Amino acid sequence: MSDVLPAELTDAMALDFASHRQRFLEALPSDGIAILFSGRPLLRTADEHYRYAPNHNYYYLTGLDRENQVVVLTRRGSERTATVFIEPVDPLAEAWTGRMMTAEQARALSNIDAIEVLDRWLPFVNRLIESGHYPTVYLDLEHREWDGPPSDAIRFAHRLVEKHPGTPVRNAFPILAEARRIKSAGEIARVAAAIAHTKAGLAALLAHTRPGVREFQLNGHFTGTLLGGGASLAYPPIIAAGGNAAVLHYTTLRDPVQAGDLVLVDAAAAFGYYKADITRTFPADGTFTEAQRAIHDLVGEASHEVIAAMRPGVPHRELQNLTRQVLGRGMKALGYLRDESDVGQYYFHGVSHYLGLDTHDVGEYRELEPGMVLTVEPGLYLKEKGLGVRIEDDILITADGVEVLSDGIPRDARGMEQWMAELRATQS
Ligand SMILES: [Mn+2]
Repeated sequence: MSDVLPAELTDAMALDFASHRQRFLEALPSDGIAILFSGRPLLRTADEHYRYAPNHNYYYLTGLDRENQVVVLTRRGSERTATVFIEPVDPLAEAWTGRMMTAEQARALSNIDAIEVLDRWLPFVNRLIESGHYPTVYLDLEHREWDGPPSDAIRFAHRLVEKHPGTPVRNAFPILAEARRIKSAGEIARVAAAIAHTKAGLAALLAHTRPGVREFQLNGHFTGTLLGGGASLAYPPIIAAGGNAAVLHYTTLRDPVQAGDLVLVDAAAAFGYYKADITRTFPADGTFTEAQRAIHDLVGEASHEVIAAMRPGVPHRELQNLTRQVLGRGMKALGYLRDESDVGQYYFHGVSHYLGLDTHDVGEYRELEPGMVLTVEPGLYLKEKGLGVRIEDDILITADGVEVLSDGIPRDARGMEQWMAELRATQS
């Protein structure tokens, strides 16, 4: 992987949204209408909203990333249509929040000809349903929290069953999730760009790692490098010194790094809405102690074994079994365990998940297939010793094996020490 940092999407990162729509509509179990919403930012406090993020399934189907849009897709026999509804350009709104998307821009980005004004979408859908040609309505009804605010799709589903009680409403989410499991070359290029930005952020962080620095200062170097390069954060960074690394989702980032600590950094960039997911663990003062190195080597061995086992046809669950075997055997050999099956004391999360538009990307876990992008992230957490080690890489499944997309980021103990020494030399 090259170290060139793209600030803009390149041609290699172009996505074929028409083929995404095609793939989705082909997979619908019956003729019908699919309606997806781009979403709106949630209220954060007072009159302030969270930063808007497009509904990822909407983005996957349209390439559009503005709030308050609707796409209506239809399938009837071999006939397919797509219509996007967007807010009309309002000069007053533009004075507050910037340029709005024009119909021409929406057309160019989505490759959809039919761009309409937002307030026409409900009458449009109404007419389609009343035509009787589209027996089923598909909505993205994914909803993870009992108490969370209902999405636009869920609110619309309620209105729809009131207005058209006989029309079956089905969930489009599993079909979208299935389509998103296999990545195109453009999607893989975006993940690779996110990894390149992550490497740059890690380099800045490592250059400033020394005893006494605080976790939030390291975050400043990491996040500043991402933002300064035109990327964004994939998820809230975990930057955990010493025993904080034993908390899997530690995001407090307040403590000073002490001499002798290991620092675990699980932090990554997003680029063009696609994410990296990378973890590295390294010593505060640049050199692993023998005990730390033994643990780090064992996690590295698990990573190596799992990656070596990955190829098309391998059931995903085997990766977790293999991780437990390698870590259990190793922890017994190091004297931490009497019985290797007790490895759950030190390793208690999954070793691998899909990666894409979402950090924990959607899709059912079955056998590995070419075009999947997955993480491999074994770890060991020794709370009583005040240390945690995780090594996380991003892997593309190819026709006959894998490509380690994050191979350009040093990962073993010696590699981390050398990289730190180089980076810190430039800082003194
Ligand atoms: Mn991960």
